[in-house]
Formats: sequence, C-alpha cells, structure tokens
Amino acid sequence: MRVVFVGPPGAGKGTQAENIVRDYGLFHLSTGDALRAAVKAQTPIGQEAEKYMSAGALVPDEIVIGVVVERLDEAKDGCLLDGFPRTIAQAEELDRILAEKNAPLDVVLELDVPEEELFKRLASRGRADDNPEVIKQRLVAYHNQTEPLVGYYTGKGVLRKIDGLGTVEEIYGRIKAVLDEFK
Ligand code: B4P
Repeated sequence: MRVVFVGPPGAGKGTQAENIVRDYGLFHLSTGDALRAAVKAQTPIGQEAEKYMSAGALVPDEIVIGVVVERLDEAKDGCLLDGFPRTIAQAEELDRILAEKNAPLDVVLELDVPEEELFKRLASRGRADDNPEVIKQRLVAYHNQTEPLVGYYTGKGVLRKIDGLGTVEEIYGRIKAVLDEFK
C-alpha cells in the first residue's frame, strides 16, 4: 500500500504516521524528520535547508526531491510519505518515479484541521520553528504551495479527507477505516 499524508503544519501527520507504520508495516518517509536530521548533522543539505525551515518557508523542490529519491528504494512493501509531496512540482516528480516502478499511489489522506487549533497545538509543542511568526509563514506556505495538491489528487480520484479534530485515537480510527479499504 502506498499512502501520502497531506495537511497543514500541526495537523498531526507525524503523530498519526507513528500509528499507521506500526499497524500496517509501511516504510515511513517523513521529509520533515529527514531534513531536521540533516540540519542536526550540519550536512551541506542540512545547512541549506535550515535557512528555509527557520523562516517557515518550504525547502526548494530539488533539495527535497533528492532526499526522497535516495530513500524511496527502501520502500519495497509499501510506504507512507509524510509531508511529501508539498508542491505540485514534487507531486509530478513523485508520479514519474512511481510510474517507473509501476507502483501507483493507493490513497492520499488530507488531514483537515481549523487554523486556530493548529496555532494552539504548535504553540504548545515549542519546536524551533513553532514560534508565532514562523507558524504564520508556514501556514501561508501551506495555502499557497501545498493546498493546490488537494485539487490535483482529487482530479486523480485518490484523495480522502479526514476530520483531524478530536483525540489522537478518534482521528486514527477514521484513518484506519479508510486504509482498511486498501489492505
Ligand atoms: P514537518 O516535519 O512535516 O512538520 P509539520 O507539518 O509542521 O507537522 P505535523 O503535521 O507532522 O505535526 P505533528 O504530528 O508533529 O515539516 C517541517 C518543515 O520541514 C516544513 O515547514 C518545511 O520547511 C520542511 N519540509 C518538510 N517537508 C518538505 C517538503 N516536502 N518540501 C519542502 N519543505 C519541506 O503535530 C503537531 C503537534 O500537535 C504535536 O505537538 C502533537 O502532539 C499535537 N497533536 C497531534 N494530534 C493532536 C490531536 N488530535 N489533538 C491535540 N494535539 C495534537
């Protein structure tokens, strides 16, 4: 099963991804985690990515795509792409890579959470990019660059919207109900 997770910052993608990979045995690729690891290790990619992440901007497509291509070969028995793609260019590149492998996406989960709740969640977490100014920028980037993916994947007939309000368990129950259709 190949699954993509889309949603605004703080929607709970990382939180729910842990449950999904545990129960469905999928390879988990979080571009946010991969980029944060590169920043921590201060690799050349990390040093470049840090400039964008600390400002709440998306990291340029060519850098992110490089990170994904390197790791996607590990995904033999299905994958959960968490936070990738985040732009139409990334989505088109992903389609090209998956077509080469003859392994199309099964489903794109859109986690839907209202903006005031996102602010609350992120403010209480306190990661380096969770201060109010940077959160605002991340939301602008989401609306301008990532939200168009909802139309893109709706057009391909693979998008499923998940209500992202409620307890982690309630939301996971909604996700499971969708994923079990593809087992
Ligand atoms: P990500 O790591 O993907 O982070 P995110 O979108 O901010 O968070 P996520 O939705 O995973 O939230 P979480 O579960 O942690 O990206 C970080 C940065 O990396 C981006 O801003 C960008 O610069 C860069 N980047 C990553 N991928 C990229 C790409 N493809 N292209 C370009 N740039 C890219 O949840 C947040 C908080 O909410 C947690 O504290 C959690 O405990 C809480 N929470 C979760 N569910 C809850 C619930 N049901 N109720 C209450 N609280 C809840």
